[in-house]
Amino acid sequence: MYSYIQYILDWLRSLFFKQEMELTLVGLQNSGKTTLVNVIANGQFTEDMIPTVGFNMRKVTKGSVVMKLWDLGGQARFRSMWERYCRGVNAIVFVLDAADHAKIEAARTELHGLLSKPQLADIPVLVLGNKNDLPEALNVDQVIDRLGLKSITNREVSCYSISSKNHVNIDITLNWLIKHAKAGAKKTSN
Ligand SMILES: Nc1nc2c(ncn2[C@@H]2O[C@H](COP(=O)(O)OP(=O)(O)OP(=O)(O)O)[C@@H](O)[C@H]2O)c(=O)[nH]1
Ligand SMILES: [Mg+2]
Repeated sequence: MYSYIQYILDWLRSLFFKQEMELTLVGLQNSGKTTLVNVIANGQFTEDMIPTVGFNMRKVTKGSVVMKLWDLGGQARFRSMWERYCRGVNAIVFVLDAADHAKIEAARTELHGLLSKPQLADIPVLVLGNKNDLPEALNVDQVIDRLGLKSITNREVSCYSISSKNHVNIDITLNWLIKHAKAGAKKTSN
């Protein structure tokens, strides 16, 4: 009974208040950032994606949470702007192509370089080992090991193995994101 009343109250609250959160997606080119944004926004997986030039911004509403997603280009020429677009966000999402073994070292260097910026201190990070539908993809423990995530001790770091293609672990990814909206979100009326 209590939970039912709570549910109604939450629903009523969601009619009047939206929690806004900002997230930035970074990661090397071809890791699947834009694909993931599409899957979160409309559940659609698209095979033929165009590399992101600069950045895209998408607003996606999930329940009472409005997510402003900054989807950055992963090619080397765009990486210098990652830091600027990560400042002040609720969370940074680092997407890795877990099946592209040749690029893991470069991904590790970029991730640690970004997180060493003083302006980004304390911002929680979610690392996603994407493309786990491919047989050669690293599992979650291998991603944690190869990206040296255990050495990051000055902030919250989580890591999931996902497949945007097969919609694997997209639900726990969304739950993680929404939880972090609640942590530091500003409340705005509709
Ligand atoms: N097999 C598989 N392919 C995926 C998955 N997610 C994305 N892809 C493919 O990976 C390629 C690159 O995806 P994008 O979303 O464009 O990658 P991106 O990280 O946005 O790339 P940039 O914009 O250049 O930084 C596309 O061909 C996608 O279809 C997945 O979960 N599994
Ligand atoms: Mg892209």
